[in-house]
Amino acid sequence: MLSQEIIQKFRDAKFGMFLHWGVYSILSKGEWAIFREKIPKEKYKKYQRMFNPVKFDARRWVKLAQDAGMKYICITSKHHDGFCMYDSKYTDWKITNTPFGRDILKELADACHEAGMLFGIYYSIWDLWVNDLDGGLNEMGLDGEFIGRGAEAWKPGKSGIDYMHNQVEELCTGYGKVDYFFFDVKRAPGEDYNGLELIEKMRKWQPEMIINDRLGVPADCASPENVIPDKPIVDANGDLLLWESNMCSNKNWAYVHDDKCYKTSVEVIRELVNAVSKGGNFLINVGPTALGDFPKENLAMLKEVGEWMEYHGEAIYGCELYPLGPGANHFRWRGLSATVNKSGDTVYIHIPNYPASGTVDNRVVIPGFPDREVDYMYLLEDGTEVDFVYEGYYARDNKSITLLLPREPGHQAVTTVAIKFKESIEKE
Ligand code: H79
Repeated sequence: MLSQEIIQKFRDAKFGMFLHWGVYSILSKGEWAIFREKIPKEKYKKYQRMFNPVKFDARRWVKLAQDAGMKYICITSKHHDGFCMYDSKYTDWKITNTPFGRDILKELADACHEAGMLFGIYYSIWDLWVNDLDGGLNEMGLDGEFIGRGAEAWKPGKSGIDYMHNQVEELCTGYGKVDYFFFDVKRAPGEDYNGLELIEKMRKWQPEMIINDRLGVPADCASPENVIPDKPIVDANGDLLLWESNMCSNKNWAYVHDDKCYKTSVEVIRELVNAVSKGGNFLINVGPTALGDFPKENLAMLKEVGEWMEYHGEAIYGCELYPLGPGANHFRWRGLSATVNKSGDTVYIHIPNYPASGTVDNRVVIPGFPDREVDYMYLLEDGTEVDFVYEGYYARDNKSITLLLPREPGHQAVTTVAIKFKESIEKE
C-alpha cells in the first residue's frame, strides 16, 4: 500500500485534465468507432497513415491545463483500438509509425515534468488489436475466425497477458516520474491478467504512483465515471477513500465534430466543487482534434474555469470536505456544500445557485453550525464582507448561523464565502 502522504498529495491536487486522443480522432465518431462501426483491421490501418497532428504542442497543452487551475494531466497511451500513442517496442501499431512520427507521450511527459504538473497515463486493457487480449477483433470475426463471446472467448492468453505487462513496464519505466496510472476496461477478472503481480511490479517501477481500481485487484483510487457520487466514498470503517470522478466535457470522450453538447465553465466549476466538497478529485476530459487542437468550446471553458480558480483555489486545493447538516440545502440554495482548509481556521461555503438579483432574502442558513465563534466572513471573489446572525431562518434557535449575503452573487457559477474563526478547528 502507498503511504498516506502520497495519497494525500494526489488528493490535494484535486483537479486534472483527461485527454482522449488517438487515430480515432480522425474518424470523429468517438474512441469506440472501431468497435461500434465494426471496422476490420485492414481498413482501420488507414488512420495510421493519416495521423499527422501538426498543431500538437505539448507545452501549450500543459499551459492550458495549468491556466485552468489543473494540477495533473492524464492521457490515453492506448485505447480500446490498441493504437499506441507512444513508441512501444511490442507493436508497429503506434504513433512513431505515422507521418507525424514523434512520441507524443514522451513530449507530454517532459512538458509536465518541466512545468511541475503531475503526469498520468491512461491504459486500456481491452485491446481490439491484440487477439490474445480479451478476444480482440476476433470477437466480431473481423480479424480471422469469429471466436464467440462470453467468458471463454474473452479470457486473455499468455501472449496477451505478457503484451500488457510489457507495455505497462514500458510506460512505467520510459517516461520519467508517473504520478497516476489509469487502467480502463477489461473483459475478464483481474486475476486472469495476473493483476496482483502486475501491481507489485508497478510499485517497484513507480513507488509513488497512484493506481486506479479498474484492473480488478485492490489498488489506490476509486473511479466513478461521468457522475459525482451522492456521498463521499468511504471504506467499511467510514474512512474516506481516495476517489476521483472522471467526466466528459461533452457527450463523448474522443473528439466528435458533430457533438456540440459542451459543458460550460459554470457546469464544470459546479461539478468540481461538488466532487471536492465530498473529498474527491475531478478529472474533466478534453478530446483534442486530429490536428492536435483543443475544441474552441473547451478553450473557452478552460479559460473561464481558470478565472474562477484564480480567486477560489484556496477553497479547493489541499482542502478537506466539511459536512454540513441536512437542513443546509435550504430551499433556494440547493447544492450548498463546504470545504475546510488544512489548518482548520477557514471554512468555505460554496453556493452554486445564488438567487438572481432583486430577491428579498439573500440568506443561507447553516443549521447546527458552528460550535466556535466566527470572527468574520467575506466573498472570495472580491473580499466583500458578509454579515451573519447566530440564528436559524425558520427555526429561531441559536445553534444555526444565517449568512446575510449581498444581492448580487460573487460568481454565477459558485459563490464562495470564507468563514474565519476566532480559533482554529480541533480536528480528530
Ligand atoms: O475511455 C472512456 C470510455 O471509452 C471508457 N472509459 C472512459 C474513461 C468506457 N466507456 N464506457 N465504458 C467504458 C463502459 C464499458 C463497458 C464494457 Fe463492454 C462492458 C466494456 C466491456 C464490458 C460493452 C460491452 C463494450 C464491450 C462489451
